[in-house]
Amino acid sequence: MKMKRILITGAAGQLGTILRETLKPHAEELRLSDITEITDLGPNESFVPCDIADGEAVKSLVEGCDGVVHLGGISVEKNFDLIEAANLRGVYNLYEAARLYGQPRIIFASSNHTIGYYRQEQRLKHTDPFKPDGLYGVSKIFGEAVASLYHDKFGQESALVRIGSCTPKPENWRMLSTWISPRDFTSLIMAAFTAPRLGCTVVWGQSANDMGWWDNSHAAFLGWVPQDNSQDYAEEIRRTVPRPGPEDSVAKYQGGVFTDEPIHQS
Ligand code: NAI
Ligand code: 15L
Repeated sequence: MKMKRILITGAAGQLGTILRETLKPHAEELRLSDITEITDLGPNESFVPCDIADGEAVKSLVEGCDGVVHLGGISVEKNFDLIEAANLRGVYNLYEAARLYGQPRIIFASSNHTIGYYRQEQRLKHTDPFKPDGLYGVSKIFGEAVASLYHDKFGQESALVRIGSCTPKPENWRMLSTWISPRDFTSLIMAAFTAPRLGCTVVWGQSANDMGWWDNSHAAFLGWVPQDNSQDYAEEIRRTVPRPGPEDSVAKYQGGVFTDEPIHQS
């Protein structure tokens, strides 16, 4: 199914740049938005500059879209003021705009940092309690909570994708567990947009990794079957990337080095 207009917030970022290419065949138009200008627009792309913290601007952004991929915001640990504006206010603004303009399905880029303080030996279900590893992780939990509220109150459908690490290929030992390929992330987005029912569903954003930590069986009804497996790169990682010590945070906690971050004051 080809969608009419998909909005990608945060389209100038790392994932936005990947998804512009991979989502292109799936929509008549990609409406790209970011605080950073995008100038290399393709024929089916338009750019609308918008600070997601500006509620009125977000309304115009969402109007006329039949699906939203919400990537925009702070993507690493930062001070609370920055996170509050982009990730807390931003996600509220998006859900308010969606409520007013036809409730397009929303793919919310949540994160593994909602559960980053779990040890790597643990295997998680989506119902396990949160264990954020920083204020960034807390902001993603807030986003998931807003999505849940708007589902129960207004019927807004969302996929809450707790993305592991989305890169062209796994880059380190931890990513042998957390990796999601761009191809699998794209097919997940399209499964969430096209499934007969989406509801408000948490999905672990991971490829079919032999060394994965997270159980997606509850989301099988979406019909999403990831095709890639980090195992295909395991030998290369073993050869080229030094193995971290067992007490290094990157080998201990699911959130890796994010657990080493302070509470930033500025
Ligand atoms: P990124 O930092 O490269 O891109 C985020 C984009 O959001 C940037 O282009 C930035 O200009 C934009 N942005 C920041 N503040 C904004 C604001 N107030 N209004 C509008 N746009 C704003 O991050 P990346 O890696 O592309 O990640 C995209 C999303 O996916 C983020 O929400 C991130 O938290 C989430 N995520 C990404 C993972 C990954 O593996 N790359 C893993 C887990 C979650
Ligand atoms: C995230 O949430 C970040 O946005 C991304 O930059 C990566 O650090 C990723 O998690 C990860 O945990 O690898």
